[in-house]
Amino acid sequence: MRHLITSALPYINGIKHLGNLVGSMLPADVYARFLRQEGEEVLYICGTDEHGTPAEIAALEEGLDVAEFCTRQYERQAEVYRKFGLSFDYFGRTSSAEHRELTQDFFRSLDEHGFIEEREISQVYSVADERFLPDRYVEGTCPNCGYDRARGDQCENCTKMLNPTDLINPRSAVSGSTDVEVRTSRHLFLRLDKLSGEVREWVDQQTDWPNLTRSIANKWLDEGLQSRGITRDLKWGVPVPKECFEDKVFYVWFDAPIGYVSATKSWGDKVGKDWKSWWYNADDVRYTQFMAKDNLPFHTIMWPATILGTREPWKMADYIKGFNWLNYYGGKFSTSSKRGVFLDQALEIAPPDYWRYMLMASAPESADSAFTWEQFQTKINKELADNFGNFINRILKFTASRFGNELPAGGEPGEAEIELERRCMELVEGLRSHLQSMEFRKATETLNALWSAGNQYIDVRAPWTLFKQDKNEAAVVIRTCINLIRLYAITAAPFIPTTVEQLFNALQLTDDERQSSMTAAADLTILAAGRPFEVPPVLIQKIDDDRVAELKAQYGGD
Ligand code: B3M
Ligand code: ZN
Repeated sequence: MRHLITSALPYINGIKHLGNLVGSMLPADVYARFLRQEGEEVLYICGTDEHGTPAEIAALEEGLDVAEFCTRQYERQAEVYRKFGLSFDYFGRTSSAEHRELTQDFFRSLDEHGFIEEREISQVYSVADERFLPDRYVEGTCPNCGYDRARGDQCENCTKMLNPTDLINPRSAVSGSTDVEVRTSRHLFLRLDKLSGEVREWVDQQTDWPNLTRSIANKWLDEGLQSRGITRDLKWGVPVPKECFEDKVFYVWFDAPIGYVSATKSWGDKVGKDWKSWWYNADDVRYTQFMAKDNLPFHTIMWPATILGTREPWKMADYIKGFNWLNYYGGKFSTSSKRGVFLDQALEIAPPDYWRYMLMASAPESADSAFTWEQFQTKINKELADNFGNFINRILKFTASRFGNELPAGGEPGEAEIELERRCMELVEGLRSHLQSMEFRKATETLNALWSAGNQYIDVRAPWTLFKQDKNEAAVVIRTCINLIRLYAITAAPFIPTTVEQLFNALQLTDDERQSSMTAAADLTILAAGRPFEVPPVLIQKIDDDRVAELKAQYGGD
């Protein structure tokens, strides 16, 4: 099997926050890195989702042409993800020519097979803005509670669901103009009602899906699927290739998932590889998707329905890993209200690996979880700095000062070493199994157990004391510890790749030794006496209480 991995395509309208990273791209990256390390063939695809009204509005606010705005934002996002070490094989864009063509092809197939219908709908039109307004861009007074900034889809004061035409004194949220009117326009709808049986059949076949994914899919199916509008009266988007609809574009959620396919095509065209075999008649591909729970309905229902309706053998997901919310002190991270920590800010606060580790260790897998600065501090100081970094720095420094910069010779592994290796083997198999089943919290707990095993071993075998009594015994302990450090590096590589790279360099490992599988690295006698090494600088810096107080004051907390 080859592995195709995608993470939800981040929307273009700004730098994402930690909540976005932990719920899609980061776990997908850890999984992709793990599988590559296991020797699997992996293609990890992501990209920006660039169409829709929010992009147009954001561009307007910055006084930029929307295409220009998207290019700038794409570059900003791509740069931040690169800094976080996200190992995409390709990071594409839904504004690409490949994407436009594929979206139009998907539509034509759906139309040919009778899954598209025309309907007339009424919508609010802003004369001043010269555009139709999506529901949430119409504002006015709530007929229920009198709140004067209710949105056309919902009043955020009393939570009542609204239609834009319910609002008293409606106005455009884009310009504030009250010169708005209801106009009718013809649109195209995808017949989800006709596809519902087939979607259910497909969902029922996915017996190994996690509960969160399955329950959301079933909830939608049980409520009954209705035709869904897939066109919009906008200029920015994929033009609709059908007579009388040429001035409309597809709804952003219709074209966005096709972005997985089109980005793969862009990749194939760029590197000269066969992209289509990953997507079309791809029975030898295992396809895993990563996303936060709000995206699950689109990936378990709408996107599969789109594929099924083409009557073409496009690849459908084998496994969908959904995440709950990571909250910021109880409330939501929010891009629009700038609440929480954004990825560019995060990089100024701490190195990417600190975030990668901390976020995976608190991944909202079985329930929502909360981000707090105290927890950030604890995870970094107690686990990454004390348990992991300190062990490594201490051992390598001690060895260099007592034996020089080579693994010392002498002695034979005894019972304690054999027992340590047995424990490592067991933990490594546990770690692999958690990673295979994409349980990231359990995986980081197992890493910690592995680090603790090393610390317990040197508490008992205390090489600093042994050195004074029996140099050969001390040498065995040191060789075992340095092999253990290599195992730490190999097993932590999917999580903290930059730090691991530093360690690989310090241990002067060959390419083959760096690419070792986790299982093979659990042999604690591979690096033999005479191997050279260097002492790396302190790997993990602690975060002190003053800094935590400062961060809380700066970013808000409590
Ligand atoms: N762009 C995620 C979001 O902005 C959305 C995902 C598309 S995946 C095809 O919520
Ligand atoms: Zn209200």
